[in-house]
Amino acid sequence: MKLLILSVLTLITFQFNAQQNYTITAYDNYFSPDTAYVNVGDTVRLVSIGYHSITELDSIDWVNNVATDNGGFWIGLNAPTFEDWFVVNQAGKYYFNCNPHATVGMKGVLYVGSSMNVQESISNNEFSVEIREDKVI
Ligand SMILES: [Cu+2]
Repeated sequence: MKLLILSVLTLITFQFNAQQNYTITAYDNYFSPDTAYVNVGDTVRLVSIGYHSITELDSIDWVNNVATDNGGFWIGLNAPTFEDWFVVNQAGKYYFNCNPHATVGMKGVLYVGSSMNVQESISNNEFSVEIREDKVI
């Protein structure tokens, strides 16, 4: 019985650590899903129904529907490489849009990491830590 429980636990642990494929489908003109949650090391694939891309860009350009990129991942149409997949190795929150359809608001957000890692990463980006001198020992 102990062996069975150990085997099941090992299997579950393996499942959680195993790298997965995650597909984002691009339609005219939206992503499904437009909010994706993956783990570090997972492969993100684009299935494009039409002429689309998944292009990482900075949040300010994402908000303003600008057709640009920030040098991060870019797959699909007009990509520097001809891949339709990428792997993100760092936890965080990533903004992306479709480069050809940026102006019509075809965009999404990719969260990478466990929920705790993502939260930590978001906190690091959006809040600064103030060290008060009277608290330094
Ligand atoms: Cu598009």
